[in-house]
Amino acid sequence: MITVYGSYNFPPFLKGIVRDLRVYWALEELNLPYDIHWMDSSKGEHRENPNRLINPFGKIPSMVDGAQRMFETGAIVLYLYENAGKAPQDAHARAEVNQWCFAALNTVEPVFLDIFRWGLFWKDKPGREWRYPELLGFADERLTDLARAMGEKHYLVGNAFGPADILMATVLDFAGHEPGIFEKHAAIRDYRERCHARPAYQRALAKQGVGPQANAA
Ligand SMILES: N[C@@H](CCC(=O)N[C@@H](CS)C(=O)NCC(=O)O)C(=O)O
Repeated sequence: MITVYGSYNFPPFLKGIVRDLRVYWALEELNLPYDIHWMDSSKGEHRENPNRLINPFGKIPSMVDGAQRMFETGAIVLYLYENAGKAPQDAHARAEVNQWCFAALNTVEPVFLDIFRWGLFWKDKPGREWRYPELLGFADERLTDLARAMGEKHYLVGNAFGPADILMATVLDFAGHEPGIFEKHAAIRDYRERCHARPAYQRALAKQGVGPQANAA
């Protein structure tokens, strides 16, 4: 049985944001059974053992699948798809999936994560008056380029939903409090909505943050 180390007892605005959602979403898409080892965010349980023994950075989430103990959501989501036999056999097609996973995490996430931080956490931090507009400009560039790369496609790779979409959609969600930036890019707005409408996303979101009471139910 797969166990996800996920968090609960976090502020409500973090629902849909904490990255354990990516792992639940992949598992729901793949119809794989899993348990959740709940960590109380307010007590910082993720920074302690047993999570720290799996995740050297003491972050959320981690995952255990038998002898496989993993951290980093990009690696976990890719592992789940590969282990379920859902990764392309062809090396070129696999490289395209990996490329879009890295694009989500390395090229898009830094900008969108900072929009989240400066937009919601760092309202009084010096420099916000120039840094936040600058970040919104960078996001606009990323969305313009992403829309151009996607063209008429519904999903990132091969026009079929996959791990890169889980990563990209959740990265874009870091700027969910700024709907205006998506309104300027209708194709990306529609892409996010298409991803959010998936039943597996809805099931994952419903599980996120519920806490130990979910196991008792
Ligand atoms: N790159 C890592 C980032 C993990 C991460 O920073 N998780 C956040 C939650 S979304 C966390 O653990 N925050 C709590 C903390 O840093 O104490 C991944 O994708 O797994």
